[in-house]
Amino acid sequence: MKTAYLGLGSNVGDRLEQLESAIKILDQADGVQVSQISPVYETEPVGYVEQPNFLNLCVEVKTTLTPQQLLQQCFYTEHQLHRVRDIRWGPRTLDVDILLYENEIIEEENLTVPHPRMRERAFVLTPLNDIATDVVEPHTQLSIGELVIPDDTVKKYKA
Ligand code: A4P
Ligand code: MG
Repeated sequence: MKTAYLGLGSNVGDRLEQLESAIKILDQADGVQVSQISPVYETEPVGYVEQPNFLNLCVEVKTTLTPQQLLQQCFYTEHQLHRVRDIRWGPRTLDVDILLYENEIIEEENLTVPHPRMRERAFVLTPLNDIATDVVEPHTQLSIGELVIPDDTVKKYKA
């Protein structure tokens, strides 16, 4: 069993319901077990800012899937929630990203782990810190607790 951390975000439709459904779909997948769920945060959009606020959370999974298989499961989960891809960084019913997979560094054409933008994103680090404060980010060798930066655009929404 490998341990991985996923970041989930939603800013269209019933955001909380979609996040909860996504966690169920992930947990029901063969070879994936959701082992920890962070609180939910309401966060201001980063990147493309003319869009509604997000709800974001992170989960820990125990998995027998390879990173590429886990990515396919993330895509399948997004698809089940009727995600339509249009604007990069734009509004979405559901986004599921692989943040960390064990302490591996993966640079493949369709998959970069650790997630390339996680270190500068409070909407990722804040929920991740709630479930993985001592986990080490392999590029910096710093723990999530050391990387997290307080940010008032990220507010606790649901424990
Ligand atoms: N990909 C590469 N590495 C990974 C990985 N570690 N996990 C590839 C998942 N996917 C990975 O993703 C584009 C491609 O990234 C995929 O085909 C996959 O092969 P996408 O989900 O189709 O597109 P996207 O999400 O629009 O782009 P991207 O680059 O994933 O955007 P980000 O960086 O995830 O940003 N603001 C707040 N407050 N909360 C948010 O959740 N999210 C975004 C999306 C922007 N602003 C946000 C939030
Ligand atoms: Mg994505």
